[in-house]
Amino acid sequence: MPPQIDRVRVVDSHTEGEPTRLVIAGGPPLGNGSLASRVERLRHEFDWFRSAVVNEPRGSDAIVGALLCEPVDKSCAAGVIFFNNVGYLGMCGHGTIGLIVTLAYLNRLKPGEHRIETPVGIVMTHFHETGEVSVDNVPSYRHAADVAVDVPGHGRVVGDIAWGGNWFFLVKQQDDHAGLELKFSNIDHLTEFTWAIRKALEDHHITGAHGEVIDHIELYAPSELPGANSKNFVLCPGKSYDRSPCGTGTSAKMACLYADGKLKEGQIWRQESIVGSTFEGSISIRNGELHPTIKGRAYVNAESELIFDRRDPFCFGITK
Ligand code: PYC
Repeated sequence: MPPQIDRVRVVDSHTEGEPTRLVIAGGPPLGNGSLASRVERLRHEFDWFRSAVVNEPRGSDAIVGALLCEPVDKSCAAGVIFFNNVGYLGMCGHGTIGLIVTLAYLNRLKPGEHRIETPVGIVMTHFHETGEVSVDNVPSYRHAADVAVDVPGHGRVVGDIAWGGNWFFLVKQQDDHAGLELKFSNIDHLTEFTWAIRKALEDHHITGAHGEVIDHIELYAPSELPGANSKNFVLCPGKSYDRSPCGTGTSAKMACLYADGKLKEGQIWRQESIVGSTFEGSISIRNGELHPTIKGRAYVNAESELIFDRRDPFCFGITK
């Protein structure tokens, strides 16, 4: 039986169009262990809480939840666990930008550098005087290049597998994305195409470096936006698409560009999303690892209290 949690305080924001719901009070007791152990506790003992916060009728498939946690490493400003409509995320670039802007809105931090603890490591952030946030993401890399998969209804699709804090399959542009232009009016078709790729990868046991499910699929094409290098469409694990250019996806993309000799250290990469928003990215190589930085903006757009009424048949969210 779920412990009695009746009210949960949240602050909502969006980062370049992609929503984040930060839980600031009322979350379940997860202890003081590492963030990696706390996310496992959340997954196994309190998954209903994840669903109640982000799923309908309180949320939507697009919302990424973020549970504010006490960090183990006291040099960190905060700890955070990210989750969505179907599970948990290792890291989340847009969510980290939303977290920083929300903590500033709550007067919990000022412009400057702030370390944030996540289940996949500590990320450094910079909250600029301009209101923009830069996130130094976890080390990223391309795991495999030119991997071919047969996708029912679409034929052979070729892409790279890369880690950017989550696992991505980045479809090679020459496949023309099944003739689909990367534009907003094609969202439904792009979603079906990328979902078919995701299923095909699973069916063919094509995984991340240690057997992980590749749960993000990324398409990209040239951008028509002045100054932007590329436009993308990113399918998230629960079949919603990223409204932002996807921080971890842009990190994975830059790791592939670097591996192909197409991006140098310090060079700016401007990534447009499917809704026309942008992130500015760059990479640096330290101790033989590729460290991506992503810069973008977030805006707080709601502050509220979620009410968990046990008489409500959908108190814990509508799940598929
Ligand atoms: O910005 O890293 C990101 C992200 C992952 C899933 C949705 N957004």
